[in-house]
Amino acid sequence: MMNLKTWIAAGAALATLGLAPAMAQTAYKDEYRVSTVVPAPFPWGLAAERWAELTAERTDGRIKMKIYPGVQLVQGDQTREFTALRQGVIDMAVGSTINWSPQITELNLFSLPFLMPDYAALDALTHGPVGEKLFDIVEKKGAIPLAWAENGFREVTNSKHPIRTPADMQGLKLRVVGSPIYNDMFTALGANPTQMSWADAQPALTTGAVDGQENPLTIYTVLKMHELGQTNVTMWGYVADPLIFAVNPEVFNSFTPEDQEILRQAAIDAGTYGVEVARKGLTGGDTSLIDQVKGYGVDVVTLTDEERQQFVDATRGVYDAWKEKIGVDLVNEAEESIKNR
Ligand code: X2X
Repeated sequence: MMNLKTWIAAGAALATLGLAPAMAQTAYKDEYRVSTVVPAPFPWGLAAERWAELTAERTDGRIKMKIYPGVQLVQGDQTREFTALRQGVIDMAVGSTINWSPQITELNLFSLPFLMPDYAALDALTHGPVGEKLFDIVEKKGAIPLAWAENGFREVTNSKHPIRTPADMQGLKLRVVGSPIYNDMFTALGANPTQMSWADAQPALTTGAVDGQENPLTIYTVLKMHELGQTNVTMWGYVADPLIFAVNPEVFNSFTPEDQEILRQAAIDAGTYGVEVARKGLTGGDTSLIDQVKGYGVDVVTLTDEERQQFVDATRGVYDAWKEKIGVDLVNEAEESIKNR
């Protein structure tokens, strides 16, 4: 623990050795506050925990991180997480691109309907030139991005009936995240979207105030949404939200270069693990998570190409309008990366 006394003692010891650092490192905090929306055992929370564990271990406890799930450091308002990170109200975060997109328009890229047909497409973006560009943008906006993890492909669920075509969405009251493109998409599909935070979404599902929602299947299973009446799931994979590990710049610069690298590598390793758990049972011939949901008596709809195309067509106008807002060059590059994946 670097309290003031030991810090002075350390400084004195260095001075005695003639090693007084030219650029004095700021004292480390006793604890760094890491924001997430959901805790373990959601893959998102597991990734954040792994980051904290690896960092503590590899820095011999110099950097201690505590996870604050439920975006509690911003009173549950996930759309304000990035601003709080930038301002230092939050030291670090593992945040969804959706939740940071109100401040960083380009992150809406991952919310373009049906841009990414599969996991390889998602990887082609996050681990290609587009991902690098997005990290540059995040840094310019005021946080140091270190690595990617994953919330996942977002599937639509509801308590009323199976959804196979946009016609099935007519009049369904669906909770969507507080990012405007989601309102646009579900309005275009004929649904009745209602924007609310994740904190408000859970009681809304429990009481039946909304008919449905969209989130990765791992969120569905950990929350046991089938017990909340969400007995219809449509695997349409229309968007996916990656997660970004990021640090407030002042906090990052207070670390020694060695510790900065340790923190970065720990994020990369935690990200690899996070992606693995986020995809478990959903990919690579392993459909065990989908089978688990079916085992609850849930109607899991997989779309035919024709059915899927109806959703693509219905949201094409939203895609085109948001392509302009995100930046035509960036979206073109993303489309190209996906084509060549
Ligand atoms: O609010 C959501 O739906 C969630 C948990 O997926 C995000 O934070 C984007």
